Amino acid sequence: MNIGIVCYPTFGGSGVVATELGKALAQRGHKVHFITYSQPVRLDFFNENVFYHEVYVPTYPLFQFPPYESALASKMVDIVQNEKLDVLHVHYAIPHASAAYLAKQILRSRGITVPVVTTLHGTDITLVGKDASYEPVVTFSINESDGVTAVSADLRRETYEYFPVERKIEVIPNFIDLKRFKKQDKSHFRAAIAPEGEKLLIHTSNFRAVKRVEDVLRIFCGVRKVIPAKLLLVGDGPDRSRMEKLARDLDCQRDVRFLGKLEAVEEVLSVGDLFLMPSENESFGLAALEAMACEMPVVSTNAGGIPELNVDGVTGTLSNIGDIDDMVKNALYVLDDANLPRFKAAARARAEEFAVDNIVPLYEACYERAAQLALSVR
Ligand code: GMT
Repeated sequence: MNIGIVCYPTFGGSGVVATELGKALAQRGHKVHFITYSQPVRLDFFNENVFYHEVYVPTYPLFQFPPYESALASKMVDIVQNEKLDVLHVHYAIPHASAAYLAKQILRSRGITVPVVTTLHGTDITLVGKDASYEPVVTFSINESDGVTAVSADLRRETYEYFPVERKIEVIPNFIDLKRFKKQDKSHFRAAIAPEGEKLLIHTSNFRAVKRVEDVLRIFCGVRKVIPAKLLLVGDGPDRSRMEKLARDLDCQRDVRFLGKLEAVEEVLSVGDLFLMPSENESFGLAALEAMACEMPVVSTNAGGIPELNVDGVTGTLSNIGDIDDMVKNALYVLDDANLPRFKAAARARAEEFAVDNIVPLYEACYERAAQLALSVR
């Protein structure tokens, strides 16, 4: 197929999933056209089946807010028409699904039918979409899509609960490239970070409030009071400076390293013993899946779709949001040498269920169904 993928090109989970999906589809012989405002961060290789089209948004003194959605819809029309796309797959409802609807109507006026598949990733529903400023557009563009997928059953439930959505929503979970995300021998790195054999805890995120990085630090301090431990924090975002100050206030800064944004996150995950995800909300928890693939058990909250990935007592543990004491207790239990090996093995085995080759065919089938639906209502 000739597939158009529209996503946010930044470090966010939806952009990562969209880019990895495009790569996998290209490897399976499809032609994949990325339509974004800058090169997706993980699109850093050459493949004869991958094409990148930049959305340029011209500015004008009159525009206090440059009309990105119009520029995006116009670019979609251009690429669908000239590259003869069979399907447009948009990731994140706002503004990608609504721009796709506009593009589809323009193309229809030119006698061209293109099916639109929308994938809901999380905050487009749970935070942004529920806002009254956006709700009518989100609801409309979901209902007008030819195929709708959500990354967990919980996100699908939330969508039906908060939006008058009539479309059938299919659950297609996040997936993982197990050749890239696997435990690598990085013993020299581990020896440098934890020279006394300390246990190594890791958190990766975009440091937004929903991730509750403050809880990460408090859990770590609780653990470190009982056993020698170090904490690595990967990523960057609005809460980073406040967290650096909190680490100093909690007097644990010597055992905490802020590593910033890293491309090769799997190298860091390879040296960890335990991954912390105390999120307020998480539609799936791709960061936890990446950690599990590198044999890290996960101490997390039971928010959103996390329990669909992290199996309580098997691949890690689940606690209520904000229950620091419970997460400290759980972390110490998982890190106990009598338990850690079985948790590590179970984490990797669970991650293998989400292998790219198990999940990508579900998207291919979804494209076929959406194409049939679009043709039947033409
Ligand atoms: O919050 C983020 O990490 C970014 C956000 C996004 O939309 O880019 O991630 C969401 O999508 C990921 C990929 O489907 C999911 O794995 C994350 O759980 C989800 N984040 C939230 O729901 C907060």
